[in-house]
Amino acid sequence: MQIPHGLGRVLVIIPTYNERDNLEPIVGRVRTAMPEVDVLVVDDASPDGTGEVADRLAAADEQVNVLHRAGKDGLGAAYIAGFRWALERGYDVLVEMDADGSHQPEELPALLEALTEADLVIGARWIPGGRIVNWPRSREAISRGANLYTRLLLGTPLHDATGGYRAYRATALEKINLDEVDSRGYCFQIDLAVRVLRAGLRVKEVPITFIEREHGTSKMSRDIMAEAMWKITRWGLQSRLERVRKNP
Ligand SMILES: Nc1nc2c(ncn2[C@@H]2O[C@H](COP(=O)(O)OP(=O)(O)O)[C@@H](O)[C@H]2O)c(=O)[nH]1
Ligand SMILES: [Mg+2]
Repeated sequence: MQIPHGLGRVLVIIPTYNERDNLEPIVGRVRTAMPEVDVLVVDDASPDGTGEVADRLAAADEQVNVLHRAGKDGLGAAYIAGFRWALERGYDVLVEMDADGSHQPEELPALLEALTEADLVIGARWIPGGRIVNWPRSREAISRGANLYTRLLLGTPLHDATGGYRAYRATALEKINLDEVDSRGYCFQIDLAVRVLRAGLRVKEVPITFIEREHGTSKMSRDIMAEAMWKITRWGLQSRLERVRKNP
């Protein structure tokens, strides 16, 4: 499948921490699904040797690149480093994709098609047509709850603000100030979606099929959830306060 006309150069950014068995299949699927698209793996010095797998893939394919970072520093920090790498090199579209097979590279054309009329496209689970496969009830409840809480507190129209399969136009990321973003875990996704909305840009959700990983383990943790709860609450209260100050 070709990149939709007018979008320009596309880079898929794949953050990895201990994804040794997942990386080669996912990179291969991206390259097959959309051969024109380049790949950047952002590895945080995974102890299981994922970084070496990435180096091997990059050596064999000039469209595959690797950014090695010193140590585990969270998903948000890894993506921001990847975004900077891409913006410096003139990419027009930056895609976020997990390494673990949860996000289907074969659905990338649908995300990019939607981006022709948006600045950010989120692959959404919790809209009609969206599906999840093999997710425990507990994870579904957490994700649905986090999204409901986000809608209520932040007043966003999004159904999957935590979704991590997305495509940004470079111009959208240039418009928001990445230096200000300090969210580390999943609330990084909410943080960026809200910034794009507040900048007056267009955000679209398209349905995806999310498939839980078969290899390796999730990096979801109590700390990551706590950060998200605390930040959403703080942002919600702050924006309410600002509104009260403007219209007492
Ligand atoms: N570079 C980097 N990647 C990370 C970090 N934490 C998670 N990831 C990657 O982010 C993606 C999503 O993480 P995952 O553990 O699958 O989260 P889950 O799908 O919500 O359970 C995977 O590709 C992980 O390897 C991190 O601290 N640094
Ligand atoms: Mg996962």
